[in-house]
Amino acid sequence: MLRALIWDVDGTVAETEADGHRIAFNQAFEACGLDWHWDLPTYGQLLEVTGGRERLLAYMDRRDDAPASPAGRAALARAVHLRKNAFYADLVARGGIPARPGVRRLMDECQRQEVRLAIATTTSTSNVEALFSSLFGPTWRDRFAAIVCAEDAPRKKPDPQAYLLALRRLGVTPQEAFAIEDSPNGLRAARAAGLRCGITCSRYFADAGFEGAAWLRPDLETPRPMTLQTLQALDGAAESETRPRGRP
Ligand code: XBP
Ligand code: MG
Repeated sequence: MLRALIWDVDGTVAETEADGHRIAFNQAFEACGLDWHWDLPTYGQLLEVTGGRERLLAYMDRRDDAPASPAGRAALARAVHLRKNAFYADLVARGGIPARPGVRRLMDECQRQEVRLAIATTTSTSNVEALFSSLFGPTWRDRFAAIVCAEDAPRKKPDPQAYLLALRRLGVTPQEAFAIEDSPNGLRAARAAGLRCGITCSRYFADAGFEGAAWLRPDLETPRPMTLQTLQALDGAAESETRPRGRP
């Protein structure tokens, strides 16, 4: 029996990467006096590394104008990341990023049917706070029985830490829950925690491999609304839906 639905945030609840985090990173580079810029394709490659600070550190490996010492790099990554999150919060507070199709409907259905909601994300708490306040209003936390962000689970996806902690806080087994993700790293994290996981393809991962996913679709409304009844009926079986071509 399905008792909980666990949501990834970036790319799954909303398309936050290209028009959210990426823009904010570029604003932070400028604010920190760095002549760095992440265009759309570059950011797509960098998304292989989950976690904004970890992404910055990985990028510094390819720059010869980055600080030479590990301590210098860590300090710069911390400073830029802090600025980035402030710019990101401003951007989403202005209503810049909507929820993806079907997210609100499926969350509402879960609440009506007493299936508990949880969040398992590698993004910072402040980013979830900013996005969810903008999408669901100031009482958004009341909707969720468990909220796991980067500070709670520092080992980033594909490590299963965030999902394992969400399951523990929910008090349910992996068989009683289901995860919704958008990325290969997210899928690996959910599967490593023993969860079934469906994929709503996001902009950057439309053509990625998703072996082991329970289903793969452009979003929660296409080709038809994903409902709790469908999720319950799956019960480990794969839904025969085809991969969307190109960008969803
Ligand atoms: C999301 C991320 C995040 C965001 C930025 O991965 O990798 O790092 O890009 O957030 P997932 P922070 O959707 O798989 O959880 O800058 O706060 O890390
Ligand atoms: Mg994601």
